[in-house]
Amino acid sequence: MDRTFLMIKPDGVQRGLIGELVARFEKKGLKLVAAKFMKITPELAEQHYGEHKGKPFYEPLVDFITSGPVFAMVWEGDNAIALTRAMIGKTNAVEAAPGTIRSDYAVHTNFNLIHGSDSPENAAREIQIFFSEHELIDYEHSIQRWI
Ligand code: RTP
Ligand code: MG
Repeated sequence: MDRTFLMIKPDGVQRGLIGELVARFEKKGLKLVAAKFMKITPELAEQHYGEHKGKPFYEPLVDFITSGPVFAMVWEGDNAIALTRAMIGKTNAVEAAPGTIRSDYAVHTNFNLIHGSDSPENAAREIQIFFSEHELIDYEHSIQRWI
């Protein structure tokens, strides 16, 4: 069972897409473990996107991700990391497969609506920097019996 960190970025919040995007993961059959509506500080942005420091898109990325509130979440399920990356689609909306979030809703690489962890190591790291242990809710999720 994987846990992954997903985050609706400031463009998704501004465009009123929180509900629509959350619905996709609910309908897929994944289990919501934690959620938080929050603003990202420059320090947190650096922790989260530190691997991209020095790249040409890093400064605009930090400016963007700190520009307004985000909706941060943890989701759980079999292959949750790979499944949610597939549902989100490629970074560049032009290359994202039809039916993926970035294909259906995004136009530009810099405004691509949602983040998803790309590996078990990054998922664990990101969950830990955004959530404390007591915010990760342990409960019975009956749909998982049928999926
Ligand atoms: P994310 O981390 O936000 O889920 O996106 P990702 O895995 O699909 O892409 P990643 O390589 O981790 O890049 C993080 C964000 O930086 C911007 N970016 N711009 N201009 C470029 O070549 C470029 N490459 C990346 C994107 O906004 C991307 O989501
Ligand atoms: Mg990434």
